Amino acid sequence: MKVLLLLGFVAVALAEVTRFDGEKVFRLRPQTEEHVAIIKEIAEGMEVDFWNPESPDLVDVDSDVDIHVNAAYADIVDNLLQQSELPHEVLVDDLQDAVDGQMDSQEISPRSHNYMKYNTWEKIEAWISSMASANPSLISKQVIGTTFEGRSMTVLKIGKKSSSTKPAIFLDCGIHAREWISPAFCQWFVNEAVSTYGSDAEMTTLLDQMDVIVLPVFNIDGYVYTWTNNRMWRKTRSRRSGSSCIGADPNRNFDAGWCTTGASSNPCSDTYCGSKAESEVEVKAVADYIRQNLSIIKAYLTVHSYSQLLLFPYSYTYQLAEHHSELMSVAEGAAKALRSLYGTRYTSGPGAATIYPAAGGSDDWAYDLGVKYSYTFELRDTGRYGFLLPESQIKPTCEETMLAVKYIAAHVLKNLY
Ligand code: 0X9
Ligand code: ZN
Ligand code: ZN
Repeated sequence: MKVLLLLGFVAVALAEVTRFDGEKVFRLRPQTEEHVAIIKEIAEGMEVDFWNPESPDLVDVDSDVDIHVNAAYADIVDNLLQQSELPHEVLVDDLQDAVDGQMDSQEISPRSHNYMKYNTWEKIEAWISSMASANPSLISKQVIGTTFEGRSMTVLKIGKKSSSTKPAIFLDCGIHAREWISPAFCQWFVNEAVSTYGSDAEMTTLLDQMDVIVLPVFNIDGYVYTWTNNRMWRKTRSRRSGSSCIGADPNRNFDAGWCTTGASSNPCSDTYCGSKAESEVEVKAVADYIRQNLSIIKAYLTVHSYSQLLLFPYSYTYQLAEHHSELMSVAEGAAKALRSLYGTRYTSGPGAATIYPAAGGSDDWAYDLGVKYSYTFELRDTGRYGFLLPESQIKPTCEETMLAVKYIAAHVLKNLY
């Protein structure tokens, strides 16, 4: 036992953690097709990590592009941009400083789970168990699958126990590994639900009449990897024969226009769609669970970051969804509720037109399966910190997002189908 512990410790100590000293994040504002071509050339000529959009194929005139550039290339890229008169600014001057800066909360007891901090998977896993056992009348847990690296995927079903079947909302966080504010929100949601049930009228009605099924971290292997090796990892950690590149983008791996647009068939790309739809075991597990519980699931909410958007289908096509106007008005109501707390502005709309066309996403898949209220949240911020949102913003971000989720839930409850 001792030897094992020691070996484990050595393994952790030896794991190389990628540092980002001197690396920069640029925001580019391409105005012409020429600018777009220059960005694509940069992407081909050197290693550039696309933050938003996630791949050079998705770059378009008149929409912002955030790219993360190695220290060695930073000056070259900056010069290129200046020469080609491509409007740009430096969003992050030293990425390592930003990585170090995210843990800015003044919380005590750093060893235990904390809602105002980013928690490791180890802590989240223990928290899942203790939340369920501490709230037996309100929470039940169920393992829905196993990740590529063998970790259990557990959902928490929250709601007052009832003898009749209740409608449910499925809520997942952490599809993309580096979007740390997302799992923080799912943890916040579960805690808010159990601690305001019985005192907050809206939450009480909601949990009396519906269940919320929460998957706190969808892409657990990727999340672990962002803590141990590379903070900027996005994909799963699956390996396949024939390529040394690891992982697929779980939000390009659902069976919704799979790999037809805004996704890559190159296993090394950050938006790799996988070898086939549902090739990723985590995606298969969630899809199977939703298919098996389709008769009760009335809404599907998935939480990402960043850019402050509330998106709904479709993203695999520009065609409007059958329920477009209702989805739009609910999104606008939710965004208004969110904004009422701290003034944070969200943009609502269908994915393809609002950010970019991208097939294989969970929202489109759930919608086409018959889950009418299907939404993707892109939480704070708009790029100042991007994926490295400081811990001091966890509380306000989660508080305001709660208002939007409760708004959607109330609408679903009033409009059961
Ligand atoms: O590209 C994505 O998967 C999401 N943005 S993120 O920056 N978090 O990666 C947006 C998903 C919108 N929905 C679909 N593309 N289906
Ligand atoms: Zn410059
Ligand atoms: Zn995402």
